[in-house]
Amino acid sequence: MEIKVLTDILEANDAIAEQNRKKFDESNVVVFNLIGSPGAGKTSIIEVAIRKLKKKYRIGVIEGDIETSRDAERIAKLGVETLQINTQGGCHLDANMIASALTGFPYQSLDLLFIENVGNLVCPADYALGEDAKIVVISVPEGHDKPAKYPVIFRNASLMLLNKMDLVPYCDFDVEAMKQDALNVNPDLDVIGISCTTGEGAEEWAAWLTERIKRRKSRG
Ligand SMILES: Nc1nc2c(ncn2[C@@H]2O[C@H](COP(=O)(O)OP(=O)(O)OP(=O)(O)O)[C@@H](O)[C@H]2O)c(=O)[nH]1
Ligand SMILES: [Mg+2]
Repeated sequence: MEIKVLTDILEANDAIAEQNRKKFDESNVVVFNLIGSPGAGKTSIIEVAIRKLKKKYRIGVIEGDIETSRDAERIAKLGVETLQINTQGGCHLDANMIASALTGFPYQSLDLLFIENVGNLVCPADYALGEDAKIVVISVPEGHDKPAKYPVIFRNASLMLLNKMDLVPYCDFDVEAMKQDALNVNPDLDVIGISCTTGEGAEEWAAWLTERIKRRKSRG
């Protein structure tokens, strides 16, 4: 019975996510849903992308947090369109929250929209928001065993950003084992190692996004 209730909730969510997706498609905006543990570096990674791409593309960010507008304030400093959702205890964003947010957010004028999910490696993995792709952000101090232990998000994501690469020398972290575990869960997963503090991987991250934006624009 519990499983049935969850299935109904996810089906209802998927239907709203489809409506969001249609709106994004009509406006030709590419949308990424960033998912990762609290503090993995989701906001920092969005900041890196904005710095790299804001002269070329119109970027917007919807921030999801349980409380506060701190992340939206960080992003707004970079001069891009930003909206903060507070879930008031909810451990993930759902499609309905995004649908409501879109009524007051000028997504139609964007090339690229980031949605930063609530810090959580588990629940957000199951909830479609209408995004083109999920991006899982995982950081070195969390340990290399995460893809094997939390497989759903690695299975559902198109890209894994392995953040805080600058901390590898200080942590017991096996980069190759972690990548292999992630690819075992999802052989199609793209993987980029990145450090928001040193700039490592920033070019590759920007190139991955640029490729997706160009692909969308050529589709028309
Ligand atoms: N050493 C190091 N620290 C980083 C890196 N990226 C982010 N940080 C730090 O990690 C902390 C968390 O970064 P955020 O970008 O706020 O992480 P988040 O995933 O958005 O966090 P929540 O929104 O709270 O879930 C901050 O103190 C960042 O400065 C990195 O590549 N290397
Ligand atoms: Mg954040």
